[in-house]
Amino acid sequence: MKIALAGAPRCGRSTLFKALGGSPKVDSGKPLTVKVPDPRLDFLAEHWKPGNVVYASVSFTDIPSPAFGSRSMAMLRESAAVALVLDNHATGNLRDDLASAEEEMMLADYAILEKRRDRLRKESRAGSMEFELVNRALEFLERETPLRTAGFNRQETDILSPYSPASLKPLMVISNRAGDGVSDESQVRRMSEAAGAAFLTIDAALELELCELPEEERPEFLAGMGYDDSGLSRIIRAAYSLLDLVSFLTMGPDEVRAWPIPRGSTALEAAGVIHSDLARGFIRAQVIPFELFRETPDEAALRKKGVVGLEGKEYPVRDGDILEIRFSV
Ligand SMILES: Nc1nc2c(ncn2[C@@H]2O[C@H](COP(=O)(O)OP(=O)(O)OP(=O)(O)O)[C@@H](O)[C@H]2O)c(=O)[nH]1
Ligand SMILES: [Mg+2]
Repeated sequence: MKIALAGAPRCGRSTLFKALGGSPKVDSGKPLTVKVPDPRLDFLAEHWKPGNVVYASVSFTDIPSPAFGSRSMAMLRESAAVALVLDNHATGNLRDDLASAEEEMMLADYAILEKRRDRLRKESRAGSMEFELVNRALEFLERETPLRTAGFNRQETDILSPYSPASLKPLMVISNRAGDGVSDESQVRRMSEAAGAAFLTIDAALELELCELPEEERPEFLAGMGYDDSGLSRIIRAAYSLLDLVSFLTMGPDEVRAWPIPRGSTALEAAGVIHSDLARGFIRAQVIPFELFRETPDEAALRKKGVVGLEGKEYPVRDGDILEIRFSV
């Protein structure tokens, strides 16, 4: 699942993309996969000292200028979510840039859905549920309402998704600033939140420079600049949750690993992500919430306390559950 980095010309997409890739040499013409920082996994790796530590990952694509031209819109459509970069290092036209990006996405969506409506009419399916839904979506777009805020349910979203409307995709707005930025961000933050989007700030050029420093010197350098956490890990973690993914964990002396699954997945689905055999022969899932393991990193002691769950197929997996699948094939 890819996240498209979009935005006005010269907003700093490629700089951010390279910072995410950890080097100025990263080729912004290709998708980039980055690991999702996870302190829980760091803890488990420290505890088990396994041969293998596998983080969850997300992929980004750098949408070239013009970001909302037809070729770029096609790239945007292949992505599961959109990260819109706003220029707050040179121009600072935050509200206009956000408004025109939303407008471009809605115009493109209108053209696609209008075509779909005509097609359904031609096929004499004007009374169908899909026709009604496409019509409703077009009405939202006429009122300049992005589809992500239209309140479509799961089923409706599934019907619209094949047409991949950009304004239906989860959106994250990133103000790319130098220092304190050119413009105040409070208004565009409110606009973003009202449009159902996450809002973050970053100094992409600074982050790219940071990549050149040895890792152990970065926290001190950041603190000196008045930042407490790496902006990149904030963005990566936000991107991960934008995709509505959560992580369950597995652990042992050979490997500790974070596994991405859609929020709301069951134990059986989680087992299938590890291996189809585990789903086929599923008996029970042993569940230890990470926080319990952090307090008492001893499975036998936790079992004695009676806090280790043995759950069935339908158990809803939560973020940070440490799972061990019992199975037989
Ligand atoms: N000071 C500062 N300069 C930045 C920042 N981000 C980008 N720039 C500068 O802005 C210019 C454009 O950055 P790019 O990353 O190429 O922007 P882009 O959105 O990929 O641009 P196009 O693909 O050409 O549309 C470059 O000169 C960058 O060095 C930032 O956070 N701070
Ligand atoms: Mg670029």
